Amino acid sequence: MSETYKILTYPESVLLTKSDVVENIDEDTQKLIDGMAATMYAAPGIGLAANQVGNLQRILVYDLSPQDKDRNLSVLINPEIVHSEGKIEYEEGCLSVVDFASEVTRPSYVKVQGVDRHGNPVTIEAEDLFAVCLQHEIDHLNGVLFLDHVSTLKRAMYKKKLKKMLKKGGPVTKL
Ligand code: GNR
Ligand code: NI
Repeated sequence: MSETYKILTYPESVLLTKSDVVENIDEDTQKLIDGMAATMYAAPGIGLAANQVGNLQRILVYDLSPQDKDRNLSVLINPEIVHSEGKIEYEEGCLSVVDFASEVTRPSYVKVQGVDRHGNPVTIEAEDLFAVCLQHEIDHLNGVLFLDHVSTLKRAMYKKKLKKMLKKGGPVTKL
């Protein structure tokens, strides 16, 4: 298996930055994807966007059963939501947002287009947790965190808690 990357955490600026369209898929892209997959499985998580490991390209990986023996990695490059409908409330967490989880309301169905790691066009229709996961990862590619979908109050409380944690031990960054 590939080496894992360090997962960057909020408020790291790369997580708040919109990623760039991938223009060509080469050997380095394949290495990045393999490393992202290894990182996601090791976490474990059900999805990971490239900027979570410090790379600003529009690439995401996901696997809704990351712990299974029969895991099945999926890769999406330059994904775009072309249709969405319905409504779902789901308790979200994020590998890049430590010690916080909250209900987020999103469309319960999305149709997503992009290309796979070979550059072949793919269209995906996703519902429920699958739809939540894809929207969460595509948000990352746009520099958006699930924190941006929770109430102002909850976000403020989290920032306060995080400031305390950073003061105690972690690297001090501006919030
Ligand atoms: O592993 C993850 N689980 C999860 C649960 C609910 C909603 C979204 C997610 S994605 C998250 C991994 C992650 O942070 N991907 O960016
Ligand atoms: Ni996330």
